[in-house]
Amino acid sequence: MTTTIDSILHEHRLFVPPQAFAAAARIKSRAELAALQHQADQDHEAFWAGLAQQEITWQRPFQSILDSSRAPHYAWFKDGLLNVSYNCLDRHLPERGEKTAIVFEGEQGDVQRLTYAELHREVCRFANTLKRLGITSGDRVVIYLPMIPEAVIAMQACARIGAIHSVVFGGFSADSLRDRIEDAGARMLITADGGHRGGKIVELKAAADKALAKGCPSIESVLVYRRTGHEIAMQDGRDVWWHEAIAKATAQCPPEWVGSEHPLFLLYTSGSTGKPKGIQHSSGGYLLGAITTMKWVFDIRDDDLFWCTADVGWITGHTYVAYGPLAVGATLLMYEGAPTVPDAGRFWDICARHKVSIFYTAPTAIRALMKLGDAFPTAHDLSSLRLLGTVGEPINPEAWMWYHRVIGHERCPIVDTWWQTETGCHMLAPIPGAVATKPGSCTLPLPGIVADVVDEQGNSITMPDQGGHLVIKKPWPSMLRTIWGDDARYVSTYWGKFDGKYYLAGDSARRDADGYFWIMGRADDVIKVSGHRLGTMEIESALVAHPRVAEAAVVGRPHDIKGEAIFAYVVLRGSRPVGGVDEALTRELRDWVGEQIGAIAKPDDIRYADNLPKTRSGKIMRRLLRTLASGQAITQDTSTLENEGILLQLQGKA
Ligand code: 7RM
Repeated sequence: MTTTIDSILHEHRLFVPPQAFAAAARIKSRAELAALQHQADQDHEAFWAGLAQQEITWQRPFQSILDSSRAPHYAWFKDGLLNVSYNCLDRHLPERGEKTAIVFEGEQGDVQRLTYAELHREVCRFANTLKRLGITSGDRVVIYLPMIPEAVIAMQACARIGAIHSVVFGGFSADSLRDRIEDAGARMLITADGGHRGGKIVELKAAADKALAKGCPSIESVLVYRRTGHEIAMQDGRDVWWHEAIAKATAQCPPEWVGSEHPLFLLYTSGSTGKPKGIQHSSGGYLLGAITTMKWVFDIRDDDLFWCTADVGWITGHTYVAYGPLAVGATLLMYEGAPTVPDAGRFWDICARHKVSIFYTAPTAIRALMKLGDAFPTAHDLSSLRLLGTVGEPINPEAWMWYHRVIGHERCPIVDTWWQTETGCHMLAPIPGAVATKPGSCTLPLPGIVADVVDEQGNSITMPDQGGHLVIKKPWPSMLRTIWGDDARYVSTYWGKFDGKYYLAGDSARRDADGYFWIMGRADDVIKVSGHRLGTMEIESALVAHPRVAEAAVVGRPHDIKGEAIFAYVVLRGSRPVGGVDEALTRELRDWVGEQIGAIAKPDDIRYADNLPKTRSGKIMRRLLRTLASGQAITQDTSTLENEGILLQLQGKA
C-alpha cells in the first residue's frame, strides 16, 4: 500500500479530544491516562490483577496472576473459576433485566428487541438444548449463521456450558466450512436455512449440506434456525429445527464454572501458509480484554447504543458484538444485511432511526460510502452519534477526514483501533477523552500493553518514522493461547523470530516523533481485502488445485475502496492463452476460487504468463509481482529472470 504510506508521511493534522467529550469521559486527560500507564508500568501483573478483580465476577477468585513457567504459553488467573455467559447476562439481571440488550434490524426492515432478561432466557433454553443433544464442556460446536441475534445466543449458550465455539463467516464456501469443522473436530453444526444479504438469500443450509456430504465425520447433529423460510433439505436423524429443538427446553440452566484458561472459542484466520489457523482464546483473560477496551476505548455508558458493523464471523464481531457490549451491560445494535440496501444511506438511516451513539466500522465501508456522495449521510439526522471507530486496515487520511466531517460533524472523536484475531481486543488505540488523534494513526498502546517497533535483531527503533516489526513485549490477558491442533506453529509463527521474547504481530509499523504508531501493512503473505483477512498462499493453493493451473502466485495491489485487491499470476499446464487473454477461463478460475474459499477470495485480476519470476534459489519474487500488480515502475533487479520476455507478459503487455 505504498500510496497510503506516502500520504500518511505528510500527515501532521492533530485533533484534540472535544472538551465536552473529555469532560464526561472515564479517562478525561493525558494526565489521567499517564497515571494509569504508570500503574501498569510499575507492576504489570498487579495492574491486570486489579482489573480482573474489579471487572469480572468470579465464582472462585484467582490466586495466581500470570504463570509464565511454560512460556510462550502464558496462563492468566488460572486458578480462578468463572463463566463468561454469567458475566455477560446473569450479573446484569438485578439492575438491567428490563434493559434492551440487543436491537436487531433485518435487511428487509424487520426490527426485534431483546431485553437482558429475554436474552438470558433464550441463551439458557438453547444451552439446555445443546446439553440434551449431547454437547458437554470442551466439545467443539461450529456456528455458521447470518448476522441475527441467534448467532449471539448460540455463542453465549456454548460459553454457558463450557463448549468451545468456532464461528465460520457466512461468506465462506462449503469447502472452507468443511475444513474448519474437520480441523476442530466439531460434534455439532449450528446453521440457518439462509440469511438476507444484498437483496438475495445466502444459502447457508445448502452450503452446510455440501460440506457435510464431503466429510465431517465428527458431526452428530445439525441445528437449523428458520430465518428466510425458503425451501431447504432436512436430513432425518441429523438435522433438527432450532424452534422445535428448544420447544421443551426450560429457562433454568446453571452456568458451567470453568477455569480461567478454559478455551472460550476457536476462530480460524489466515496466515502465511495455505492452511488457516484455529486461534484459541481463553475465558478469563479474553473477557477482561473485551471489558477494559469497551470502557477505555469506547468509553461505553449505560445509555449508549453501540453499533459495531462487523460480522460475528470475524474477531471484531466476537469481541465487540457477542461479548464486550454484553459484558458491560450495554445495548448493542445488530444489522443483518448489506450497507447499500435499499440504498447507500442504510447505515445512516439505521443510526438516525435507532439513535446509535457509538459507531464502529471498517475503512473499506467508509471509503465505499464516501464514494457514493454526501447526500446519503446528509439526508439523515446523525446527531445521536458521539464516538466513531475504525478497524481492520490502515485508514487513509482522506477517508478519515470525511468520516470526521460528514458523519461525525467534527464533534465525535475517531478511535482508530489496531488489533488482531490473535490479540483478542484493541492493543493500539486512542483513549478518546485523553489522546489527540492524527488521521491514519492508531496512536498509542493501551495501558498494560507493551508495544514496540523493532529491527531484525529485535532492537527498538528509536529513530522517528523508521519502519520495523511491530511486537508486543509482555504477555497480556486476552492474547491467543495456541493454534488448535498445531502448537508448534503457534510457537514458531508468533514467538520464533525473537527467541520467544516478543510476540510478533506480522505487521510493519513506524513511530513518529510524538511516539504515535502508524501501521504500514503486513510483513507477511497476508492481505486485507475489504477488511477481510486472507492468505495469499490459500488463494494460490485453491488456484493450483484447478486441473488447468500449473503454478500460481497471488499478491495484493492497492485498491481505493477495498484497501487491497487480489492479483493472481497464473502459469497454465499447456500453452498460455493467445495475447494472455482467455475470458472464459478467467471466469472459471474466479468461480473456482469462490467455491474453494468463498466469494471474498475471488481474484480481481488474473494474468497469465509462461513462467513466474523466481530468484536463483527458486523463490517467487513477490515484491516484483507486487510492483507489477500496482502498475509501478520496476526498481528490483530482474537479471535473474530466466527470460526477460516474461516481464512483458507479467506486465500485461504481451
Ligand atoms: C481486528 C482485525 C489483523 C490485521 C492486522 C493489521 C490489520 C487491523 C488495523 C489494521 C491498520 C488498524 N483482526 N489491521 N486493524 N491495520 N490499522 N486500525 O482486523 O485478524 O482480521 O486482522 O489487520 O494488518 O495485523 S484480523
